[in-house]
Amino acid sequence: MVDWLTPMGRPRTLLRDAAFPREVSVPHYRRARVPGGSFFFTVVTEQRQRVLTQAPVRDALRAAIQEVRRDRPFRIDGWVLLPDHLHAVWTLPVDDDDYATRWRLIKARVTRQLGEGFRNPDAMTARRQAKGQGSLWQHRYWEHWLRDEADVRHHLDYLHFNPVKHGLVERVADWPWSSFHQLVRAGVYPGDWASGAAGS
Ligand code: NI
Repeated sequence: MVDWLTPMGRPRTLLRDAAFPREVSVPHYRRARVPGGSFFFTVVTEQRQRVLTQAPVRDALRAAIQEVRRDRPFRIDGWVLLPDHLHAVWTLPVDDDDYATRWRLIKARVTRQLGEGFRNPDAMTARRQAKGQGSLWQHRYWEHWLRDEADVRHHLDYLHFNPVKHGLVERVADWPWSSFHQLVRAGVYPGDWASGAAGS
């Protein structure tokens, strides 16, 4: 099972991250109600190109996240990569709700690293060219503030079930590009979570 998210840090490693206050950094995603807090994101490829799970894109995405986190830390609570979109749950440091800059930098770095070889002429408008945007990402994305631990958990469940919801696999555990596997190892989910007809 390929686990491309591992280099980003397991949840329990991140719990010791000094950038986050103690109240946020406890197991099971109990969190303080602080500015910043936790957010659910959906980011989609331009024209729904089915490229995100390809190895070069995964590598570029992983590198971009690591670089951006160095200056602008955030905790990744959950992540799923699908061919044409991704869902993520992040927790930001106290007094920081600037996920917009983080996403802008991540998307730009991925575009830059992939370079010309990944430019889709059909999606490459003059406006995108002028702005140096490339043709990989849709400009807009969707974000949703998660008000409490139950809301975080609900969205993590939604996120991890997503490959089944989109008909890509029959069991959650069969989709490799997801934080599900780490969370099973951390004891957050049973390995057979939401598998079989009863789970859907
Ligand atoms: Ni989805």
